[in-house]
Amino acid sequence: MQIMEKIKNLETNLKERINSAKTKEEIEKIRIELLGRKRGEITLLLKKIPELPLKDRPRVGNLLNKLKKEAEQLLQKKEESFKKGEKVLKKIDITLPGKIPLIGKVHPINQVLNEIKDIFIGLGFEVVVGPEIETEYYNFEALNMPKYHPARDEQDSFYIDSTHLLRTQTSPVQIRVMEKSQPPIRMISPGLCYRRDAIDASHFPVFHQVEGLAVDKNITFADLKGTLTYFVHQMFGKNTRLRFRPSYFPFTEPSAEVDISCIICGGSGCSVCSNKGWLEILGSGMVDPEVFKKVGYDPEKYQGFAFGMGVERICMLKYGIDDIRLFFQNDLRFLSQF
Ligand code: 2NM
Repeated sequence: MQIMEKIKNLETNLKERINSAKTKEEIEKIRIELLGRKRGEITLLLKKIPELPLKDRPRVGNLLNKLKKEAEQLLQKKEESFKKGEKVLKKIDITLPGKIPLIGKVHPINQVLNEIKDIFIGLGFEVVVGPEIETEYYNFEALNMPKYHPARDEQDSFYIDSTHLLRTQTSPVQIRVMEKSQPPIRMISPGLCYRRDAIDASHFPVFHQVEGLAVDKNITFADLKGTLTYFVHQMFGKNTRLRFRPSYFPFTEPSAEVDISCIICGGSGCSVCSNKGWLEILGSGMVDPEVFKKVGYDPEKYQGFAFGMGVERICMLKYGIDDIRLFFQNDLRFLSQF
C-alpha cells in the first residue's frame, strides 16, 4: 500500500524537518508544505482516504490525523521558541557601555607585609607562622619574662583562661622553631598580635608584626646592623640613614632600637618626625643567653640576633598615614588608594 509508505516517511522525518527551520519564514514554508489547504502533503493524503478500501479507511484516517496534530504542535513550539529569542534580543542593547566590575585589591598592610617578606626571603630567611593563642610559657617565660615581670601585667594582654592568652608578639613562633631544630637558623615570623591597648591614632588592640631571628656560630652585632641596614635601604630607599639607639628588651642583650632619617623631611625636622629628624621603626638585639638556655642551645657555642617590627607602623611611615584606625575601618575611599 503506497499510502502507508508515505505516512511512515512523514512520521520519521517530521521532527527533523520542522526543527531545521532557522527563521519564521522557513517555519511558514514548512507549514504550507505539510498542511497547506490545496497541496499540503498531509492534506493530500487525507483527501485520498475516500479512494481506499472501506476496511482500511478508519486505520489510515487515524494515523493521518495523529500526524497532522503532531505537525501542528511541533510547528507551534518552534514558532514560540523564535518569539522568545526575539524578546531576548530586543532587551539587550549592545550599544550601551559595559559595566565595570568591582575588583578587590590587596590590603595596604598585606602589600607592605609581602614586601618585608620578599626582602628577607632574598637574604635566605625562611617564613614561619605559628598559633595566635599561646601559653604563658611560650609568650613570656621562654622569652626571659618570668612571673611578676612588668611586661606580663594581665591588664596588658588578652587572657583566654588562666594559662592561655592571645600572643602579644610573634617571638613564641621562634622559640618553637629553636626547640625542635638546631642552628643555623634564619627565619622571620609574620602575623597578628594582640595587646590590650586603648585605641588612639597610633594604637590598636590587634596589629601585625614581623620578627626575625638568625642563630649560628660567630653571629655578631655587625650581622644585625648589616641585615637591618639592607632591609631599610630596600624598604625606604638607599639614601635613608639608620641610627642604632641603645635600649632594653628582656630577650636581647645588648638591645637597640633602630631609627631611620625622616622619610618626609630627610632629617631637617617636620611634623611627621616631631622636628626630631628621626623615626623609630623597630627593636632589635643579640639574643639573650637566658633565651638560648630555655631552648637547650649552648650560649657559649651559638650567638644570634633578633628584631621585631610593627607592620602598621612601617606602612604608616611609608605612605604618610597618620591614623592606624584607617587600616581597620575598611573604608574603600581609603583602601582604593593603594
Ligand atoms: C623585638 C625586639 C628584639 C625577638 C627576640 C626573639 C627571640 F625569640 F629570639 F628571643 N624573637 N624576637 C625580638 C628582639 C623582638 O621586637 C621588638
